[in-house]
Amino acid sequence: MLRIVLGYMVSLMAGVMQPVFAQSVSSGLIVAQETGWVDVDLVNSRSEDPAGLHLLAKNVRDDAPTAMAVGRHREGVGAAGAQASAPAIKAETGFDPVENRSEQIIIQFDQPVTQTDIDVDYFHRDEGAWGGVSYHERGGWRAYRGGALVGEGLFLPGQKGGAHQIRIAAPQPFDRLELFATPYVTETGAEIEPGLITSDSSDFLIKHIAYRPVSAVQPIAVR
Ligand SMILES: [Ca+2]
Repeated sequence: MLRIVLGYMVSLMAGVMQPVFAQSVSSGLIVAQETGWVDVDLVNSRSEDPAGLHLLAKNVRDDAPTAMAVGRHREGVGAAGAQASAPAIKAETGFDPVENRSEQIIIQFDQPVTQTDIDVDYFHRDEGAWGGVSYHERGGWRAYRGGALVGEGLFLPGQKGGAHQIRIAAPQPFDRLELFATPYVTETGAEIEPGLITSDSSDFLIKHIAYRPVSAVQPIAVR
């Protein structure tokens, strides 16, 4: 699937091959020792914290992220709060068009990672329309290592349908990834004027996370 990565990220993407996963599955975790990729299924995982990572979320009115604020749905996870008045699934991580800020879903990795491929759903082009203008959903990310920002970017659905894979690679390894939603944007990337559409906005569920630890040369225990 097409991945949208902006700015300086593009050069880092060139030539990167799709990970190939081993077939053993336990607690929603698949380890591919040959490639060093770890694949975490957040929909069917039997554990709230799948091996190797921990989820936190921050709803619009929360002061700080907590594990309690993580919302779970049969199609994925996100921030539990309702961020818009109408049809959004609460467990989506969404931009609140009334409060004019976003929920966050935060992935904390047990060890620094070089790259992640994140499968999202319910993330659409042309979801909103106003005055003859069509608007796309858009998300964003910030990557940290030891609390220091090491990369950030934005992502868009690249084609029709709600399911997309977002590839994230920061210039340096990271151990914390914050994902959020932004206001709707036009095809040219212009954000919608605040208050124009308040019944819905950008939001998405996360279904799977594949990541590549820095120490990928070391075997990773499957539990
Ligand atoms: Ca939500």
